[in-house]
Formats: sequence, structure tokens, C-alpha cells
Amino acid sequence: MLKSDSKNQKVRFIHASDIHLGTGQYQSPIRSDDFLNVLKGILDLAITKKVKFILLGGDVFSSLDLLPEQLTRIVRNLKDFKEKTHNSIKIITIEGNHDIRKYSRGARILRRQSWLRFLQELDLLILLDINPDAPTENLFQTYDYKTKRGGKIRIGNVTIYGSSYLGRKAEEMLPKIRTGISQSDGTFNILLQHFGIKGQMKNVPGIPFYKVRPLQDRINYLALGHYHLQYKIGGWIFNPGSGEAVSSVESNYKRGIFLVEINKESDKGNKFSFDVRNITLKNREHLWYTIYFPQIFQTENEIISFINEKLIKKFSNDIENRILTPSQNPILYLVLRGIKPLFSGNLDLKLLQDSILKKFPVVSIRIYEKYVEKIKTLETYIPNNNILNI
Ligand SMILES: [Mn+2]
Repeated sequence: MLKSDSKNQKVRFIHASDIHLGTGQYQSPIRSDDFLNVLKGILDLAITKKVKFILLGGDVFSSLDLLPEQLTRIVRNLKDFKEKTHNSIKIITIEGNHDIRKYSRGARILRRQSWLRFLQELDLLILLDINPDAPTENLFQTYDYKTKRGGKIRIGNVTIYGSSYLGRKAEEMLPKIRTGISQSDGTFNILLQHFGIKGQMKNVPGIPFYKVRPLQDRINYLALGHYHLQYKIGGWIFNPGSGEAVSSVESNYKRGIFLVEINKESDKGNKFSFDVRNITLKNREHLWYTIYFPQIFQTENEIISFINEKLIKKFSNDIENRILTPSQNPILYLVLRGIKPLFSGNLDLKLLQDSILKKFPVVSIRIYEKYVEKIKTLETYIPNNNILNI
């Protein structure tokens, strides 16, 4: 912390969530770098903005399956960060549902584990957790750096409480969590949780707001993760959204990270005020492009050359007007519409994808076949078989 800041009792922190490291590692190594770059971007920002700590609201990893190359780079980034900052900026995390997935490569995992626990073992981050069955007064144990256990940690004037993803238990646990949070510390209280507030995302399970509301008398800032869409409620509930779009339906979601600055207003009564700034990360561009087939194509080659022509036109402008590096190439979503090819059931999409990837500046491509004559609204471009991956 800056000296002048400590006089003013200002504390800054970053609240990010749902980075989903490991996404795309099997399909597109370049795309999977985007998720690593989000982590790197957050760490760099923490240094330039001189924050005191970083909160990660779960789903730091996308699954238990992680290639060594990815893990090596994650560990290296965290080590570099720790060294560069002389361990002065703590990274405080909780496990989200993706971090503690029960399956790996199709088989059920019997022992609970996560990559976050592994990173904690290397002293690269702090993982908060509780034993939900502990008596209320012991629910949030003070974090012990030796045993690497505990559900609360104090950093200066701030106390951070947190637990792993509680699933369906979360809703019924809230009154206990509320009682377990100390009122007498006189600190700025943050609760780090991995759940969504019902209604913020259509048709996605969440906890109703009225069940969360009683927490407000114990905590100043409810730091959430889980929903990949950004939202804020009532000046005390904050969900930054995911670091990157994890699936195509998320490509137009509002997302980013929050840079929060806490000011202590007076020494009496422990009154705090805080500002929340939304910082948008440099995400990969998503390009939706529709091609209409004006006639019945008889062969695959006809289709490939037709699509090629269209894409040359589409990208010639882009290539002329912008100098794209591989790291800036967009993800292409190609929607095929118009008249159905004769052999549409057997159209080799992989062949088509490979030919496009070879010729055009795109990082990855997905093709949707929507052969209908009627012109429909934008919603129909988004395939209904796309599962929300929150
Ligand atoms: Mn998630």
C-alpha cells in the first residue's frame, strides 16, 4: 500500500471470477491461452493499481482435466507474481462448482480435490473454506497459514469470509453463515460465495434475493461468482461475470472485473464507503457471419469454394484495414442458411473447418447449419443445443 493511502485508510482490491482456466485446451491451444491471459491480465492489473488483495469467486479452473503445459504456465505466472510483489498481494479464492467437479475423463472421482488446493499447497494462493456442519460460532475459522485451513482472513481493515460452492445447501446455510460472521470486528466485511441471485439470468437456478438480503447487516460487500453475466444489486452485491466467454452464447454477455476502493469515513462507528469501478478485459473477438446458399449444392467442393469466396470478401476488408496478429484473430461462428445442400446430412464439417482455418485469420471456428428459407430474428442464430456452461 502507498504511504499516502495508509493515512487516508484507503484499501483497493480486485474482484474477479469464473476464469475457467483450461477451457479449449484440447480443441484450440491458442484459444485456451486467452483464459491464461485473463489470469495474467488480472495479476498485472493488481500491480499497476496497487491493490492489497485479489478475490477470485470460484470456477478458477474449468475442470479437473488439465494439460501439463497449462498447469506449468499457471504456476509460473503465480510464482512470478508472488516474487515481483514480495508476497504483498494475497490472492484469495474459493472453489466453484467447476473446480470441484466430480468427474474426470468420464469417470467418477471419489476423493474431493481441486487444482486450487494444489496451488494452495505451493503457497501461491489462499483458499477459504468452511465445514458446514461445524457449530455456528466456529463456522468461520481464522485462516491458518501453516495448516492452510480456515474460512476467514483479515487483511488490514478488511475481513474476508468465504466457502466453497455449497450447491443446494447454500440457500438453507445462509442464516447460519450470517450468524457466523462477526459483527464486533469493526472491519469492512466481505463474503466470497459461488452462487447466483435468482432472476439475474433467465432459466438458471439461483437463490432468491429475499433469502440473501438479511446478510446485508453483517457484510459490506457480497463478492459473488457463478453467473457469467455481470450484475450488481443494491450497492452491496457484486458479480463481475466470467473473464472470457466460455461458450458461444456468452459472446455478447457483459463481463469484466471490479476494482474496488474502500475508504474509511470516520474512526467512530466504523463507517465505510467504497467505490466500484468496472474494468473490461481485452477479450477475444467473436464474429458471427451468415452465408446464404442461393442454390442446391451437389458436392462438398462446390460448398467449400462458395464459402471461400464469401469469406475472402468478408476478410479482405478486415485484413486491409487492420493488422491482425494471431492473438487478435477472432473466433468465427459461421451460420449456413438458405437452400439445403443435397447431401446435407453428410456434410463433412471438419473438412470445411480445416479449410477455413488454413486460409483465414480466425483462431477457431464453429459451423451451424440452419437451412431455412424464412428470414428469422437474431435469436435463431444461437443454436438451441448450446448448453449454458456456468
Ligand atoms: Mn463458471
